Order: sequence, then structure tokens, then C-alpha cells
Amino acid sequence: MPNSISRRDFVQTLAAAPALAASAEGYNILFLMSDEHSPHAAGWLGNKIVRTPAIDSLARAGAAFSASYCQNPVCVPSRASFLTSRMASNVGVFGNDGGLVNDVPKMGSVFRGAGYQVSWMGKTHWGGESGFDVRHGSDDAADRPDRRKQWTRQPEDAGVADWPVSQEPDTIAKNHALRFLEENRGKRFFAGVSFRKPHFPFAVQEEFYKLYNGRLDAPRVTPRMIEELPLVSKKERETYGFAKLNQAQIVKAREVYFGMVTYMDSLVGEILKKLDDLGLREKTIILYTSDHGEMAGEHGLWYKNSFYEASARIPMVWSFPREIPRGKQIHAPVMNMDIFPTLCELTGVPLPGGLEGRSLLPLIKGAEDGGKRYALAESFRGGYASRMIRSGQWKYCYYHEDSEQLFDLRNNPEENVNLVKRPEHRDLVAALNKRALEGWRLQQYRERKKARKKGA
Ligand SMILES: [Ca+2]
Repeated sequence: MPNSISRRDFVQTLAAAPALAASAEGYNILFLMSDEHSPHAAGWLGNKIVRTPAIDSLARAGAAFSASYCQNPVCVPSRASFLTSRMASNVGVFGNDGGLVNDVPKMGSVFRGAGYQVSWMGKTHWGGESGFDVRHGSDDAADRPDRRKQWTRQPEDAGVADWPVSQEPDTIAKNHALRFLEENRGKRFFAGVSFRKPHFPFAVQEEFYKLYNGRLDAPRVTPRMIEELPLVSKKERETYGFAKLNQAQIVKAREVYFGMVTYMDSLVGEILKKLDDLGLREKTIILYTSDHGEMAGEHGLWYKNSFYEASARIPMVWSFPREIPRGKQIHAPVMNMDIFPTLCELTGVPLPGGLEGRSLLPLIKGAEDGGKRYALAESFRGGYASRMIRSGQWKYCYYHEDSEQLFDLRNNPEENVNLVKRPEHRDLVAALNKRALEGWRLQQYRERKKARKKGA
């Protein structure tokens, strides 16, 4: 050790070294994501029936979050928020109609600027430019077999797919990913692999369906749970006729949904195996997440669009043997906006200004207990606007011109006991309401809606 630096300085230098070493050695990023994966259908988060061996193994090799949330439970805004690390409504995105502004740093362009080979395979759906080189956007494949007319979005149409997995867009995206890894093994890459399953339509091949046929029940839904739904969810039930579903239809759609989860997990497994075969595992930061969940019948609802756990909470698993401890589960509330700054910290890529998320690395490493963290989500849908905050064991939801909810997730994970009117929680509700509504762009949403109506 040179005499000019003290032992303390040397230790501090070592502590600061990972980020520097990362940029010098060129760690890769593999960003694996699915569409509509409920955290209630995740083996590593405790579901005993669903089979997710590949992602379970990733969770064993790294850190899994049990309270990670998307910032708007629908495709485009959720993707816009992790792409920019900002609330989607702050970058022009209120719903699936897009509008992502150009003049903010995006994950793809920032890592491209830092010298990474940035490529995105599979579903994009950002609502604007991402900065990624999109190799295979499966969302625009017109000849998708599940777009034939019998495969609607309705749960009552759930069934066994009559085409092989080789024709699935996700299998094709996976094949692109395997080729990409081979071709770029010597480069520093940022590969996004984005599956569209387990998104509806509810169709899956027999080999996956049979794993669950006869093994699942319908979730418990009481008339009171239906009565207490926010108006936006009641409208959703009406629009899609969920009240007409019988128990057998609910169970079958859930069996197919679990099958789709396992199919998607099998693709993750193939990609992880390729990474191992190429000897890239040790130098690749791996993330698995989803853009939102799927209610799959809970609370009498399907799809996403709500703040209930199955919809707004997302799976999030990180693995990187050099920096991330093995088998860690973290219960602090976090957001998908936190992904971008975490990747910057892990790789040493300078953090762009204006990001709203915070790096997860201090939490992952145990330097921070997460007690001050909270997660925000919002929804603008069919004229309804709402916001949610998760803080500690509490979830508070504010539905504009409708109602409010307060759930104690530790003691009532089913979210069917609304505590918002209890006098003992008055101060808590006031504090959560204030924080949840800070910076809310409700007025902008209304103006935009008005302008679009005029233009139409
Ligand atoms: Ca989605």
C-alpha cells in the first residue's frame, strides 16, 4: 500500500470501488420482463402451487422485493416510468394512448451513451422513443396465433392453445435473445428481453395447462367486497361482464393464467442457461420484473387497472453475484422508477439529473433499512383519476370524486377491511393523503382529455 494514503483512506477507496470497477470491467445488464405477472403467482414470493423454477433460482441467487410497485397499473405508463424513472404523468403519459415526451433522459439512450450495446427484444409499448435498438417487437406481430377471433380478452374464453409454443411471439423473442447473447458475448451489452405473457388472452398449450388443471380454486369474493370496490372497478366489472362468470369459468381462466406464467418462466430459464453456458453469469447484472399484475378473479376483477396488490404490485428480482447478496428478501416498499438509478449505481454510469426514483442498492446491501421508503401509483382511466401510496404496512388509495381506502396489509393482506373512517387512523390518513397527492397532475389530465375530445 503506498505510504501517501492512510489505511482509512484505503478502506474508503475499496468501499467506493465497485462502481468504478464496474465501468472499467464492463458489466452487462440483462433486463428480463414479462407483462401482467401477478406477485400472487410467484413461487419465490410464497405461492405453493405455481411453478416458477427459473425465477425462483434467480431469487435464490440474489435479492427479491416483496413490496415493489408499478407507478400506474397499465402497460404504457408503467413502462414509461421505469424507462425514465419519473411518474409517467410527469413525462406526458397518462394512459395507453402514449405521449412520452422526448426531452428527458431514457434508460436506453443513457446506457447507449455510456458505450453499451443496447438492444430490446420483444414487447416495447413505451409510448414513445426509448433509446433502445428494438430487434424484435413482438407486440406488432400481426400474425399472432392468439389474435384469431376466438381468443378474446374474456376469462370465459380461456382454453388450451391449438398451436405449438414455437409459434408464440415470446418463444421467437427468446430465440432472438439467445442469438443476441452469443453474438455480443465479447461486448458490453444492455439486453432487454420483454415477454408479452402471461397477458391475456387466456390461452396456453396443453403441456402447461395440465400442470394446473384441477389444482386451483376461485378466490374468495364476498358481496361486500364487490360493494366496496371503487367506482372505476365497478364500471370495469360492468364493461366486461365479470358478474356473469361462474366458478368453473373463473377456475379455468386461473389455471390457464398459471400455465402462461410457467411457460414464460421456462423462457427465462432458457436465457439464464445460455448466460451460464457462455460464462457470462458472473459479469451480468440480471433483473426480472413485470409492468403490472393480473387480478385473476380476486375482488371480482380481472386484468389490472386497480391498486389492489395483484394488480399494482409487481415481481422484482435482482441478481449479480459480485454485489448482491444471495437469497435476500426485502420488504420495504419500492417502485419501478427505482430500477434506472439502481442500474446506474451498479454499473458506474453517471446518474442523469431529474430522476424521481432512488437506487435500491443501499437497501439490497443492508446499508439502509428502508423505513422511510414509500411507493406511489396513479391511474387515469375512463374519466376516473386516483392515486395510491404504500408506506410501511399501510396502503392508502384516493379516488377523486369517489372514495378512499386504507388497508393494513400486515393484518389484512386480502384488502377487504377498509379502515379509512376509523377515528384512530385519522392522523395517519391525513398524512398519507397529503403525500399521495403531492405533485398530482389531475388538472393536466383534465385539460388533455378536453383537448383530445375537441380534436376527435
Ligand atoms: Ca402490460
